[in-house]
Amino acid sequence: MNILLNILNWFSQNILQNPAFFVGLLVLIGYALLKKPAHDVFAGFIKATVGYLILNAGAAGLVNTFRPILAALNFKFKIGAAVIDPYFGLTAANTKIAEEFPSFVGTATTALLIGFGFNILLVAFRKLTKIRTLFITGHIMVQQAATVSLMVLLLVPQLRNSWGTLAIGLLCGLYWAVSSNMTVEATQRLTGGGGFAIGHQQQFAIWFVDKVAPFFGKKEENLDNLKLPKFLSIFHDTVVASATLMLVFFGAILLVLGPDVMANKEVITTGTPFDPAKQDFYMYILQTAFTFSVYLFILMQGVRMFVSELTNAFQGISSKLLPGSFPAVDVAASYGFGSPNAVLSGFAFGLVGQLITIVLLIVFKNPILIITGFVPVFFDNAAIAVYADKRGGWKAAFVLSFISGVLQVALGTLCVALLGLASYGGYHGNIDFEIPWLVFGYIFKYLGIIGYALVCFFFLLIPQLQFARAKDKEAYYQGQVQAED
Ligand code: ASC
Repeated sequence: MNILLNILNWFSQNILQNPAFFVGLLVLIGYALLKKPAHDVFAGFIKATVGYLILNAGAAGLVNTFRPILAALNFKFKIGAAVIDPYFGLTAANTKIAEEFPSFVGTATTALLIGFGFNILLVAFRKLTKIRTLFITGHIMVQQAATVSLMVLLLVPQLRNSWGTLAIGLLCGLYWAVSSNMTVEATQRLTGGGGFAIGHQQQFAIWFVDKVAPFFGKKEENLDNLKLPKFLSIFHDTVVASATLMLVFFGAILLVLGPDVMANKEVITTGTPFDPAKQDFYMYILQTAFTFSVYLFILMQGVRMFVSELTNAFQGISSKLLPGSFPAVDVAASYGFGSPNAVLSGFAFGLVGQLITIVLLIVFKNPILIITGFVPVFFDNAAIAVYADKRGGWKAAFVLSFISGVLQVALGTLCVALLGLASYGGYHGNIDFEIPWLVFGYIFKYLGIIGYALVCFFFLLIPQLQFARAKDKEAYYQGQVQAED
């Protein structure tokens, strides 16, 4: 008995609570089940584990670069700040979990596995559940599992035990299955029966936009003929876009904070304070802003590395188990089916919405400053514009992506406050994590475990309502667009 306990303890401490090795092990088992040759199994294990360690290095770098600025903001203005971006959100959520709930550091990874398995089950029993989609966008699932873990652990104290991880996994699986299932009709319409759904960060928003866009205008008046300024195209490159955004935002913040605060060793106790003997302050600003891009790039590289292995392992298993289901994939897959101008105009209008709202936060002295992150402002608003333009033309695209930008910042401050992330410098920020998940968060906060049950029930109900509305039941399962949709 003692030996068994020792083994379990060792496994929990060294693997379950050390996600790098846990992810490596999952890939190893997945590849072995798929009967891949031994050298591929070995290579997969290495890439997954090292990829996760690279993610850790990127996250540590972000935290180190950000903490001095947060400390200075707090010292000079008594405010906190958060970048609304899922990579910053991932770092912030994991850091907070490690500091406040250290025995749950492995929870997000275990929840990822449970959630994915549960999504498979929900599709396997699709006659009962009405779920047609399997969420396979691994890097998104990693980010969401971390945010949902923090939300549940923090707001539902009754689940801070071994049931908690299971509960978080089931909740993730429900969100993945149900939200992606909501995008089937809209995406089939956009792509002319492309055979995929969206498994990303704006499924509720896509469903909503697809429903309301026709009220704004005619779909014939679309963005095809719009002339956009040429310089906008540089934002297609993530490094250019994120470095530019970081320079604008952190440049402004550091200028306001000034060299004295940034060099004050009593304020800047972590990371590297500014050293006037070694560097010009403006060059320090440039370097600090670009350093965010460096660590963001490292972090994304690591995520992509382990996720591509994990996806191969997961996909291989699920395609054997679930023939005929819809894969729910990255939202970028939809962009090619929209008007070529939709992506950049969604980004531009979303950014304007975000900037105006940030200025309002400053004017009204909000205690939490929001900093635009690249991923939500670009990918969410691009998707909103693509889907809106298809159904309601340019007016719908402009208005809805602008509103989304406003909400991303305004509701972002509420999310940051709810989850106590202002001293951790980041929040997820994508539109589904700002609207439905904010509501779920409040339900958890006020109703605890009952709230958790209500949210699960709500998720289970959605596909039933979708199915009940479909006139042709067979066509529903095949994802054919029906007249009343
Ligand atoms: C995200 C995220 C990314 C991008 C990418 C878009 O939400 O984390 O890296 O969007 O998936 O293709």
